[in-house]
Amino acid sequence: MTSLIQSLLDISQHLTKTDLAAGTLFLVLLGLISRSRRNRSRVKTTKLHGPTSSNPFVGLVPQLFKEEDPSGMVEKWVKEFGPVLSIPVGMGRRNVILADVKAAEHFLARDTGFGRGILWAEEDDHKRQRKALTPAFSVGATRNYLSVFYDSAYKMKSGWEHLLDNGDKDIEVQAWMNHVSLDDLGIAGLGHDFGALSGSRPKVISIFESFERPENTSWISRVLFLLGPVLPVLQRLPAQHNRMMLGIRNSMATIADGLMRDGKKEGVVDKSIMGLLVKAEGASQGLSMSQEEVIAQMNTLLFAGYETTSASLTWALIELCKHPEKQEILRKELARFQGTDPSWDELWSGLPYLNGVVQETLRLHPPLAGIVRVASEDDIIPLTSPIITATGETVSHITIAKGTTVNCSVAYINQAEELWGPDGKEFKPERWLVDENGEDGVGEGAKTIQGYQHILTFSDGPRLCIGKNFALGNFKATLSVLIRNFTFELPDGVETKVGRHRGILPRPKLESEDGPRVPLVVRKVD
Ligand code: HEM
Ligand SMILES: *[C@@H]1O[C@H](CO)[C@@H](O)[C@H](O)[C@H]1NC(C)=O
Ligand SMILES: *[C@@H]1O[C@H](CO)[C@@H](O)[C@H](O)[C@H]1NC(C)=O
Ligand SMILES: CC(=O)N[C@H]1CO[C@H](CO)[C@@H](O)[C@@H]1O
Repeated sequence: MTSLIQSLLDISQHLTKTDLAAGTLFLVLLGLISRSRRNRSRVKTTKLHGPTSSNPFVGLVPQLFKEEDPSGMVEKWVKEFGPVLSIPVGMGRRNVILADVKAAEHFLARDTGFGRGILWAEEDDHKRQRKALTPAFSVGATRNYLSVFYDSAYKMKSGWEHLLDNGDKDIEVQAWMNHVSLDDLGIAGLGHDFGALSGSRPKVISIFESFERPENTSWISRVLFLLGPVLPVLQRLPAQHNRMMLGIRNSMATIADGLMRDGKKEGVVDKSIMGLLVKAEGASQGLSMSQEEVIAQMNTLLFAGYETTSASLTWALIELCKHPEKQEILRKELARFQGTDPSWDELWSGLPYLNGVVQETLRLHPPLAGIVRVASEDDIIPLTSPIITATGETVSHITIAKGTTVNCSVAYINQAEELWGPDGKEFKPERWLVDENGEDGVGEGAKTIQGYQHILTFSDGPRLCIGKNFALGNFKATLSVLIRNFTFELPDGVETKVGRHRGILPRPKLESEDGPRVPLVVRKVD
């Protein structure tokens, strides 16, 4: 699971133009280390067409991380070089980009064949941990958290009513979504109320916020942080980023102590994910988890669930502002719930338009635009249709040598016109509605994407997001309360420019703002 954290905290995202030097140093060291560790394969990765770069040290890495529109960037490359291509990443190395569905599905389905993160060979460990977590994430367990999700949504609703009654017109929704997301993960996931919605400022939030403003931290701190997973001793230096990570770890340790103490008590029932996990492990003959393991799992949940949920909720509100008529359709669909809230089953199958809104948001704005892994074995990857390699051969499979970094283009595949049709880039909740003949508007092409409901946002295969039911339940419950009670508009109407802010994950922001801020005009529905 460390690899997930690794990919979320993807180091290079913290590189800005001003510290290209730091980036170069990082890549040189990483290249040296991975080269020395790599058991060189005898097969060669197929030579693929792709863009070039004039920078021999970092290749296209800086562009990759500055890109505001990851899907558009890949689309440009696909048009020029075909759906599987390679890009230079410095020091003579090239990463493979898979924008072909068949290739991507094959790649995501490989379990033990692929490890992620440069030095993380952890397949066995992954299987064991995944097995331990699965019961706590089952639909049966997750539906019990619905009341937690509604409680938080109501707290937010009262908070907003208070602000509006006091004359505020704009509400910066992204910070609120952070609070909702943290409190829900805290209570339902960790058995701990951070109280972010009740006005306390949990340390974890301020730490995440500092990560989100990398420009406020020194490059030395950033580089030490980046190199931490490679040279753990660096994590002990008292640099800013290390202190922040340590801060999160310490907060988790305090929570873990309480959890483990309560877990041992008879009659105390902690139904949070971690509570169930600690109980289950305790019950199976002495196999109980060490405090270190509990902390590690908590960190994973926090890093995997917090930013992803918050960014998605924020994007949903933005899309509904860009399409006021669709916001109104959703409000109408929800209107039958007055003084009562949709049950879990109603959220799942009784509210098709809400489902469409959620699907379209996740399809067009995947928090992870690409899923990146390092091949831990040689592999042969099948393609939808033959391509011409850089050496002029026509092939229907490509070879990937062990040690090659592969980036599976989620953002591109989720909206590619060849799969989704000419309206693939448009926000159309209607495409998910099923008519009386049982037909929906998702074309045959898109249906070749397996994933969750034909999108790759939650990945696919053995590492498919284990928290997806949790995330979807939370997403739908929160939206159902907000849309029933408030209307939303962008400050300059539907034409307001929305950009991206690079933090731990890319976040939406209004172009007029300088941080990851999304102030919307909010009014009470009466
Ligand atoms: C919209 C929200 C979310 C999205 C888009 C999302 C997406 C993803 C993706 C793409 C992966 C695979 C990462 C990779 O293979 O590199 C993943 C894994 C994971 N997610 Fe989520 N996630 C979301 C919410 C959550 C939540 C709320 C939780 C926990 C409560 C969670 C827990 C996990 C865990 C534990 C893994 C690792 C699974 C494994 O490696 O077997 N996620 N998620
Ligand atoms: C390298 O790989 C080969 C075959 O995959 C294996 O037999 C050998 O033990 C490996 N060497 C190291 C140092 O991992
Ligand atoms: C993977 O590709 C996406 C675009 O599809 C890009 O945003 C991301 O930065 C890439 N990640 C790496 C590590 O190359
Ligand atoms: C005016 C209105 O629609 N109010 C709704 C606000 O949301 C709650 C649920 O959170 C509904 O019960 C209300 O009817």
